[in-house]
Amino acid sequence: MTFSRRQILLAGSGALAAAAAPSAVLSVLSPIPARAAAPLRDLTITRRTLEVGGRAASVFGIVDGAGASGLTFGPEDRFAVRLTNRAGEAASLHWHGQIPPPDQDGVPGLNGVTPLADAATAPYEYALQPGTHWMHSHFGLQEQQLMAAPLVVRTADDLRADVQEVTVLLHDFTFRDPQEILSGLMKGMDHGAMSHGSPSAPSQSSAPMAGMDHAAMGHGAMPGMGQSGMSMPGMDHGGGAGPDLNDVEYDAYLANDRTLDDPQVVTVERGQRVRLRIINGATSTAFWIETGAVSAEVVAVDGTPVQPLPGSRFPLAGGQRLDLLLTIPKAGSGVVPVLARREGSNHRTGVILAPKGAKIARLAGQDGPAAPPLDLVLESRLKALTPLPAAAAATRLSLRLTGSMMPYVWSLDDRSWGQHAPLALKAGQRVELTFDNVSGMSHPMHLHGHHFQVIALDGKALAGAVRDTVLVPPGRRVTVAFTAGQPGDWPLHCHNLLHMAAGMMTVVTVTA
Ligand SMILES: [Cu+2]
Repeated sequence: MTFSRRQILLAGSGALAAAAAPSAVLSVLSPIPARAAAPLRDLTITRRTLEVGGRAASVFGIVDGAGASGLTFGPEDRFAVRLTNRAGEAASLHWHGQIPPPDQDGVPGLNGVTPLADAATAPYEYALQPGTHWMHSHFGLQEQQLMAAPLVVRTADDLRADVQEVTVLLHDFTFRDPQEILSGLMKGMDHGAMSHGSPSAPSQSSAPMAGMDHAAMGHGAMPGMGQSGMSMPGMDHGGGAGPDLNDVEYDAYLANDRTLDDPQVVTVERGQRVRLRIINGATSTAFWIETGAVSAEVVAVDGTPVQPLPGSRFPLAGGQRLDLLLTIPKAGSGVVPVLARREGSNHRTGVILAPKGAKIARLAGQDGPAAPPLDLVLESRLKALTPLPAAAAATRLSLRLTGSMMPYVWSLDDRSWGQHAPLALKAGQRVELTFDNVSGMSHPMHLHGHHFQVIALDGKALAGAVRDTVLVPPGRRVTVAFTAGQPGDWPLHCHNLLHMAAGMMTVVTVTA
């Protein structure tokens, strides 16, 4: 049995520390650097009941000491947090977009991190990265059940600005057990194997395959699957041929826990400037963010400022964040729906900005034709406000994004997690890393512990956005540059939870 350093610290001289082998505890405890004491803010992982479409669901939540979702910090703050787990099971949180010491990164099995036991408490402390970030479970499939919340760090400029801030956390919601969804997708693998002639495999041709949509069938990779007699609940017939877009058909798409049947209405004033901090906390859904008739400008992506670009429709892949500035119109109703439209489907969710007393028309949760797949048009136009310092790359690496729906296996350079080849770097080493997507699906690639700059799309150079998660559509190559940071094992993975669970992860191992 092992304990993380923080758990041991918290246990102090209590039973937990006493139960562990004293020598091991001492050897773990000894290298702790002295840290300036900052007042700890409370954060609690909870179990709660959420009503979705009139039906109750048991989901997780992450709330601060006042019961609000997530944490908001000011410019002078450090991340000084006392996390208590009331999930009813072990859990582990990752601070997405932050750069903590590796042992606080929240990925069990790496950097000495172990899950936080139910009812246990652990302290965290590190310097904050400003901007719109978030926190989510990096343990099992808990993220699918809303173990996710905003982590916003406001700058001095933010505090000075006469701007109303609205934070929106998007999610793809299912009443089903996420494990069942994953095994449903995996069963497709069994089925695929059978169709290649495995004599002993039982017939599954009438078995419901929870969570699979049309995309799984459209590629001729499943010769054993007929077009008739199949029972596939949750199939989405709204899409068409083309790349695989969505693995799973969800029951609802949420914006701050609500659907468009009963959306959050944020009171604003006519003429008021609004900063939207939009977080795609969905586990396997990419959205187009739409501000309709009102033009907005993107001012930051993944919490990092970009040169402002106007528009009314912006792509937001899983794990990414988008900061938009807009002005509530003085004329007319002043009502501004901010919608998130799922790619490859006509489902949508969102929040409504509205002046007091304004009449708000009901918006349907499904509307119009299917939204197109996310692309790199905006990415090609984004420019970091503060680019990475100019430096020659000491190393150029490339990673093919590999895998398939049938069988449901996802990998990097054809290696799934467990067979992965770590990318070995020295701290301070400048690296250029090219993601080459040779698979049939888009993958939002996330690197822990670092921010990288997008420096080329399909080999065409640009001084793009600084991010921590970049979308790589099928057939595309995206090159990012970064400087290897703190020594540790930093996960590099697809932010589609199911792809990650099916193997699409490796580590960047930084040594001193
Ligand atoms: Cu993926």
